[in-house]
Amino acid sequence: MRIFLSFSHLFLSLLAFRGASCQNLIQDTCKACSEQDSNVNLTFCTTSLEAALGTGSASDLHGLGMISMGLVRRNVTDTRFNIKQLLKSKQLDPYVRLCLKDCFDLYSDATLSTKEAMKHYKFQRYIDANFALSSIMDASTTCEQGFHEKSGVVSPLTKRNNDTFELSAMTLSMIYILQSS
Ligand SMILES: *[C@@H]1O[C@H](CO)[C@@H](O)[C@H](O)[C@H]1NC(C)=O
Ligand SMILES: *[C@@H]1O[C@H](CO)[C@@H](O)[C@H](O)[C@H]1NC(C)=O
Ligand SMILES: CC(=O)N[C@H]1CO[C@H](CO)[C@@H](O)[C@@H]1O
Repeated sequence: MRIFLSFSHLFLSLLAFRGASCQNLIQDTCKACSEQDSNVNLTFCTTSLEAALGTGSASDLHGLGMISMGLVRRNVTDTRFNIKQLLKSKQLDPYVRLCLKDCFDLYSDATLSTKEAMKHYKFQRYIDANFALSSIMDASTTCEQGFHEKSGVVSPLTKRNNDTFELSAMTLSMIYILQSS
């Protein structure tokens, strides 16, 4: 019931703020998402979307979701590239190298999934977009877990995995709200 109320609140706000500044849309959306899903960090959500709007604009929730999706894609692509660079080091601990190889495969698949997710999202095929995004989210947690399975090993990808997880969670939450409207 509380969730339902906050959605209603969001839609009222979105109507009220239509044509007004994007800041309001971001604040209201991130607030609704963080209430809908405890994985969504309100500060992270608003900070990343506000930063992203430097390169785009959104007039409604669907548009904002597309920007969020773009952030997921950028993070995933960048992380895959970073793993590739890390793997070039000759001094890697053998276990860390194994983990990084797994992560490289996971992020390679995730790169394809971001393309899928964007395509489905664009055509409002939210169930398919949700499926693709969930697999990206799983990739980030599976990658991170690998490093934690052996004691004394430090993951070089914790922040990146966290960012990918967070961005996926907030995008999934936006899709959930769009689906329920
Ligand atoms: C939420 O994100 C902000 C900035 O990214 C961070 O400083 C804060 O610790 C996070 N909060 C939680 C509960 O994870
Ligand atoms: C990753 O997320 C976890 C849980 O939200 C948090 O405890 C941790 O501080 C985060 N690490 C980084 C490097 O952001
Ligand atoms: C590596 C990378 O691109 N990280 C970015 C992931 O997304 C967050 C939020 O937009 C950025 O703060 C990171 O720089």
